[in-house]
Amino acid sequence: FAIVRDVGRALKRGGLELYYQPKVRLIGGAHQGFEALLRWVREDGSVVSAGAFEPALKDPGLSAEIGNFVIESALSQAAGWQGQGLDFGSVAINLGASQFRNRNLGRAMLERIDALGLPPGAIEVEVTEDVFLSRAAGHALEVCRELKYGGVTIAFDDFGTGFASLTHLREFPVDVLKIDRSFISRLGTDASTTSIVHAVVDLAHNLELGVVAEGVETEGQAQFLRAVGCEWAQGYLYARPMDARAVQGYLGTGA
Ligand code: G
Ligand code: G
Ligand code: MN
Ligand code: NA
Repeated sequence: FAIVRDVGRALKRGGLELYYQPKVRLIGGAHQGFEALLRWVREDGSVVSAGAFEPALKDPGLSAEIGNFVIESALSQAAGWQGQGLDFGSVAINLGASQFRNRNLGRAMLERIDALGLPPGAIEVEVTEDVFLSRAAGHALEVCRELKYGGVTIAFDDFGTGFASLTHLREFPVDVLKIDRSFISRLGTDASTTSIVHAVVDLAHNLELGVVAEGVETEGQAQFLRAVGCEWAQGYLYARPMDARAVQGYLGTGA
């Protein structure tokens, strides 16, 4: 893919950058933390979303390097905010399946968190079900257990879109479920989606897990989520992903 080559070049030239999207409490709107989302900022200033360069994120020759860049950027940014006295809450890092080929990933992250003087509880990782279908599935379980034991929060991303979510919930050391935005966008438009979302919130609570609704765009969706007891939300209704500079303003203005 040409996109793999272009993103590889961007990485070397400093053209990859993390944006941060807030997560908030559905009741009251208090800030909880940010999800780090990778962006390719092209030379003309246009910003390309990670979804548009997925082949690069999955490329065997590039995924490890991009993954390490994301981890280092997110952790050092969090340490920077902490140093400035900004109450950023938490920072969530997306980990792709191929990153788990490195079975030392958990230990390396914990060492870096410690070296930067960050409380491990301020860091989350988000994993999707791909990890269970990959050859690195065994390592993923090991790495996530190690991270969780070290105090890092583990979130199960895009929950509901995979085909074996429930099996994995039983053995995976998960703390939080993130309900995929495809469910949230259909809330109120069909009865089955509405009951699925309600059931996932109940499931999370019965398992003593936190639950985040992704892609909340309307007050109607937020109202429904509050009514079924969902605690946290992320989406354009609250804030779009923003660059690190904008985060300072966001937190500084009493978010
Ligand atoms: O923010 P955006 O719409 O570009 O995200 C598209 C997809 O890419 C989402 O599934 C998101 O989880 C994923 N993604 C965003 N940033 C990263 C990242 O740093 N690493 C990995 N592995 N995936 C990411
Ligand atoms: O799979 P994951 O949850 O990591 O993906 C997050 C993606 O969803 C990012 O690309 C982010 O930019 C996008 N996103 C975040 N909030 C909204 C929203 O309210 N609506 C839509 N359509 N996309 C959103
Ligand atoms: Mn995510
Ligand atoms: Na995702």
